[in-house]
Amino acid sequence: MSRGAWNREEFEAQLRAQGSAYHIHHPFNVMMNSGAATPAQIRGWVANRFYYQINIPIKDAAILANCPDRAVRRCWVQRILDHDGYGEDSGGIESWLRLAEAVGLSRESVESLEEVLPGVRFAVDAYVNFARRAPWPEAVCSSLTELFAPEIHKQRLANWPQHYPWVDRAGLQYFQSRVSLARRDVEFSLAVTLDRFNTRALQERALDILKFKLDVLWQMSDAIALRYLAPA
Ligand code: AHQ
Repeated sequence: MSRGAWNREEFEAQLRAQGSAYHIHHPFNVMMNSGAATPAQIRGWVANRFYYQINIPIKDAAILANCPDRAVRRCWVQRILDHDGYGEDSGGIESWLRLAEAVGLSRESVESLEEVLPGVRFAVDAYVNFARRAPWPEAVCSSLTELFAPEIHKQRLANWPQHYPWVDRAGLQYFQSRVSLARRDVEFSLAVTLDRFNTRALQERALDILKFKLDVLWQMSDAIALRYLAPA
């Protein structure tokens, strides 16, 4: 006997309950936000996360390419501009390169991707390839890890100046920008997900998609921890 669909409130609560698997709880992130990270560990994290950052607009362009709904595309296209920049706004990827310089990396070394670990590359590529192949509402749903993102950005803004005073605070601008942009992103993605995943089977599918993306983020931290936490 098929179980009835959750109502919107219950479905949203089920999505938010997945937050317990968000990478804010990963040991590497907990260590970094406790102030125990060495400069080499901070630099390793920034250099590896750059691969995720440059792939976000590629992922979002794949969603646009799969989406015939002009009203959805009008909203979603903003995400590409947020990262690539538009007009006077140099964009989030440029901000991440400024974060890289603030932690003592060169733009060239980060843009070369020479530090990107296989486990990070495979996790990010799995996310981009999912977005290329999945129906566009499923790819929209996978962005809902950002339900939990404002807290992780606020955590860095609170902890880094205190624990890592050697990092030029101008480099934290990216985290500041994402607190509000993540909230705006989530408002749209959550509405699409609550509207379109409207049977119990579809709602369970949405939870599986979110778990997949939580695993993408968790795997990136696993690879980074193995490389940068292991004794030298
Ligand atoms: O800076 C981040 C960002 O721009 C995005 C876009 C969104 C997506 O489309 O999947 N997810 C995401 C995330 C960003 N920062 C991560 C972090 O820990 O700094 C968190 C990540 C997310 O929660 O998915």
